[in-house]
Amino acid sequence: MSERTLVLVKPDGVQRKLVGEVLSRIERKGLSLVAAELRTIDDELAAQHYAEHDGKPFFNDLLEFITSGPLLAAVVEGPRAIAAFRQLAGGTDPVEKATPGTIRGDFGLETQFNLVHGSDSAESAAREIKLWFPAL
Ligand code: RTP
Ligand code: MG
Repeated sequence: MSERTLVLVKPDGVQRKLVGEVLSRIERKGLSLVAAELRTIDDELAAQHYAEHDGKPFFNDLLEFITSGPLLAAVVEGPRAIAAFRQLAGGTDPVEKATPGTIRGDFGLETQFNLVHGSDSAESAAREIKLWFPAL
């Protein structure tokens, strides 16, 4: 059964010209793009997207970073798409958690600048897709 997930290439990934690399890995895995758009988001959308982290010590830095420039927002579809993209992304800390061969493991150094986001559950995916792509 097919499912959908929300993927972001965060502002660091766009600035480092890794959009093509990330989309290529998504497609080579066998997942499909349903929608994709370059956007610079405001604090309101950023805070809604990362609402689960409100109040944590890194929250303000996270909002500042995610609103700092254009990002690529995409909806990606395929069998087990949510877990499959998390596998492609690798763990949150690009050095301690992500392994080589993953996007974060291959291209990241710092947790704050970890290049991509992927929804972490079916509930998150439904919420995030509605938030970013209400017309879908
Ligand atoms: P994301 O939501 O962006 O896909 O990342 P994730 O699930 O792997 O990690 P999560 O725990 O949801 O954290 C969201 C983002 O916040 C930043 N962060 N910084 N300084 C820190 O300790 C810290 N912890 C998290 C990262 O950018 C992380 O991706
Ligand atoms: Mg997360």
